[in-house]
Amino acid sequence: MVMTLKLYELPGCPYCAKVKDKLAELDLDYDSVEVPASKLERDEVEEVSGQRGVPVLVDEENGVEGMPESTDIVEYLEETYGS
Ligand SMILES: N[C@@H](CCC(=O)N[C@@H](CS)C(=O)NCC(=O)O)C(=O)O
Repeated sequence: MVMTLKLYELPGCPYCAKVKDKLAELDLDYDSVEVPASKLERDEVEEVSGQRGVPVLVDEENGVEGMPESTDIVEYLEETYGS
């Protein structure tokens, strides 16, 4: 099964770390996209998720085009890929 998750993130972001911990726990591969530190330069994040905060998860195979909010993402990953 080809599955490509994408995570928009920022180094040092604790909310991103929370999501990355869950991805590691579930042994999921993903592409990481490092966003600019300035919110003003995060046009792509806004395009996919409707806001400029990170983390944002993309899971196209499951119709997730840009999910914001770390708590929602962790819950989604657990529900979708957890045992
Ligand atoms: N409630 C959000 C908070 C995320 C958050 O504050 N992320 C920071 C980076 S650590 C950020 O992108 N701030 C810019 C913004 O929220 O617009 C979550 O849990 O995902």
